[in-house]
Amino acid sequence: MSRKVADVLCEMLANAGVKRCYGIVGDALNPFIDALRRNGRIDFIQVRHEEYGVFAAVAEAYLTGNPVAVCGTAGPGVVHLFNGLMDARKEGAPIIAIAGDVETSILDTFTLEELNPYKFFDTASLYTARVVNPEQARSVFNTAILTAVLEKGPTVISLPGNIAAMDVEVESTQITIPAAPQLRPADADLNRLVEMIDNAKTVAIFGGDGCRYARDEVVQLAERLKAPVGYALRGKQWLEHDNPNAVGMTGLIGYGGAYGAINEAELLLLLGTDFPFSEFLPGHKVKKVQIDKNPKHIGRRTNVDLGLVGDIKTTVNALLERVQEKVDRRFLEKHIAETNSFHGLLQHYVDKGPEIKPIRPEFLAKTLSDLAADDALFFADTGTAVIWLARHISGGRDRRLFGSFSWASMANASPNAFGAQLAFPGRQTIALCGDGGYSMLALGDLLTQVERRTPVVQVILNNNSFDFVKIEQQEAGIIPFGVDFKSPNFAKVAEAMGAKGIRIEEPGDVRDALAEALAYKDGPVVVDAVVDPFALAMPSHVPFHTVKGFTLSVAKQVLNGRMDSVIRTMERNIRLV
Ligand SMILES: Cc1ncc(C[n+]2csc(CCOP(=O)(O)OP(=O)(O)O)c2C)c(N)n1
Repeated sequence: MSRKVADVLCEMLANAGVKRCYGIVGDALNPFIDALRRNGRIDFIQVRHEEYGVFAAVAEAYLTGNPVAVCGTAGPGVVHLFNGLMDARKEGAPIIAIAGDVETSILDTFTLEELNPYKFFDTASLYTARVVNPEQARSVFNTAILTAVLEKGPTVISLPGNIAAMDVEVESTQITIPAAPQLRPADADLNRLVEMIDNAKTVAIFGGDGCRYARDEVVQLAERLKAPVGYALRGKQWLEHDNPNAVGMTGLIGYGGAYGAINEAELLLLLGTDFPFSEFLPGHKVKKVQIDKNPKHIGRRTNVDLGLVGDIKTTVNALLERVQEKVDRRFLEKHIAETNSFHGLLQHYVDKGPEIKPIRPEFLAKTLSDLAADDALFFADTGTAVIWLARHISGGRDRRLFGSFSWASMANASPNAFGAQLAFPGRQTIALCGDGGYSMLALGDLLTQVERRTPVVQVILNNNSFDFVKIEQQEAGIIPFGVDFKSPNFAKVAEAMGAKGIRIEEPGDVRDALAEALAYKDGPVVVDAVVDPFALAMPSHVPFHTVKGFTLSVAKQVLNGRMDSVIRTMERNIRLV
């Protein structure tokens, strides 16, 4: 049957389970947009910035597991997709990008809006194709969709407008997507691992996002081995809640007994994690085994004594059939005690929160966590929001915690929450945003949320600075510079744009204001929380160079006449230690 190339694309996307396409129109994309309208099975989510659309798509794709489409028109519109596609690559989200392209008659002439898609998308995309004749179309679309879904990342279809509008003969637009296969290590490797586990006096587990479908199995293994369980940020939501062996996170935003547990164990099991901060992983004194379904992760961040390729659920199930139960609980209990004592420290600003002005972000985040529904979906901007999310937002079987955790782009939380709200209408979707991040990307698309009346709750940590970088600069021993700015009253801005705005300046108002925001169902809410810009977030383990750097920075600030800010930082944080 003959139809237009763009119609074939829309049908194949819809048949693969794509429900939404986020983007902005343009000349080169018009035949595709027209086909999308005629097709009717895919919602076009018109945004004000293509990057916002991609971050929304990433959250939808990650949370649902379904592929999601995004689009941008030739040249500049396509360039705006890029940061979001990098995020999709790093977070493992199946995204198919339809990139408008110039007409085939003028390709490679350096014409207006022309961009070489192969070169441009090379770093982000798992598969990039330029459709230069209609006969390629079905095959290219098939590969782009399957690669995105099965390899979990972004693919790009660069589509010149004239090709999209051409007729093509295609027998069928059906597309078959196999379920993920089960992957298990070879028996010989599994036997070696069982022997290592049985011979070790103490075992610790450290898990990441690879534990997504294996939570119960990992918790069971930990109980069997009396192993403390630490996690990377991407593993927290799977491994922390309802887990008596949970000992928190390691890394610069770490907390609890995780650092001690993984460094003092005789054997460390790294499960489904590509945790990037090697300096927080143990050296050769601890035997390390890494299990991951992605072979590229094995041994990448630290040397391992044994590397196994397998998915965590299947592999841990196989282990559960073979490993002996351990009885000595002393190692576990020591690190649980450490974790409890750190939680006690963290609790300080939560308990004192109602009396401390400016508002402590710890208190704000914990109150938000307490008030939110059991199935709330939380998102955090890269910045201090991630620290407060990691430390004070509790997970749960039906809660999700997501952000640009592996790519670490700013300004992801609001679009993430918007995409999640479209995918799970009516569920609480809560974005913890930086004021820098919110003004960088989110503000324009608040209008998109207003138009769609999506009840997204955006809580902005209004601290008039790129606070996270300020902390980094101090840790590096330099004087904070280029990090301060003036934020507006975001509540008033939001009201002017048609959203509900709530400003919180008084700590005593935090609870009621957040409850009001969570209860509002008639559209987006922006909570502008004026928080303490001097709140510091010290990890549970502080590497020596950080202590040295921080001391150096403070000394330099004093010498440069910045005594006022030093005193305020000390004053506001000294109570923590
Ligand atoms: C797109 C982008 N630009 C710059 C950075 C570097 N960066 C990381 S966190 C951060 C500060 C974020 O500031 P804000 O959103 O105000 O949050 P805060 O840390 O103050 O809570 C910056 C500049 C980044 N990660 N991504």
